[in-house]
Amino acid sequence: MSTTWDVERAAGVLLGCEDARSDRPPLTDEWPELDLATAYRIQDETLRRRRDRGERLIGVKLGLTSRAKQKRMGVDSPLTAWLTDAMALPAGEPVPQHKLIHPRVEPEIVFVMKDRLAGPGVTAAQALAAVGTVCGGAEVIDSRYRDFRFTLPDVVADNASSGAYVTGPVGLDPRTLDLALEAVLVEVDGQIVDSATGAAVQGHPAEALALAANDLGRRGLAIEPGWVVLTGGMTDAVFAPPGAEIACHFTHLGSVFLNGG
Ligand code: OOG
Ligand code: MG
Repeated sequence: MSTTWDVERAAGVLLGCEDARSDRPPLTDEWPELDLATAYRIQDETLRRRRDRGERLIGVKLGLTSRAKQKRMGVDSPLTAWLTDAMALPAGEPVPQHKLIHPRVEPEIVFVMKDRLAGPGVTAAQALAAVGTVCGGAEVIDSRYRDFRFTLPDVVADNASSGAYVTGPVGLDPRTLDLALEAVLVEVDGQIVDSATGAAVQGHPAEALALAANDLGRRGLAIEPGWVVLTGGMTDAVFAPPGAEIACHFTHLGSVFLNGG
């Protein structure tokens, strides 16, 4: 006899894995009909439950916006997910290993919004005009799926592997630099392991921001003033085991350091 899946049950199972720090097979192994619209309903239900337990919605994250990420994860379509205040990691704090299953770190360009941005039909230029500041950042991703094995509906339901994120020390007006040319070097234990420029993210991180506004717009939602937007990993993510020293060095946006704890 197979147990039937629904939005409520899937949300409970995924948040249960997060709380217990245990991974599991992808939902679609048991629920192959899970479609994208239902996956976003599961994601929204996990947000509702996070808010019920006191977390505050503070922004949105994009996932799989670069070829490097799409290739590694075997999913070739970008997605959006939610950020709450519980995911914000103060600069200088180590990776919160006690809350995570198998954390990985990826460099991202981060926007803090000045104006509301509501799709559909938002262009990259309009998106950039709504940004207050741009920062460098590092996201700590932590899939609830074993070995990060998932399909697009699985990863959407799992809030795009959300874990934690840290923003760098420099906040600039995005009109003062060319974000397509903004480079990052990823260093692990003093060795450069990867590099990219902002162009890796949909050609320009503002394209990713527009994409998020348009995706949310189709669901009747908008990006609000003050929100943080993570535009997606510029490179493949690196493992962040205890003891690792990870640094993301940006051209103009400073360096973000993360200790593996
Ligand atoms: C999915 C999360 C993707 C990004 O920036 O691409 C993401 C994953 O790689 O587990 O946060
Ligand atoms: Mg990310």
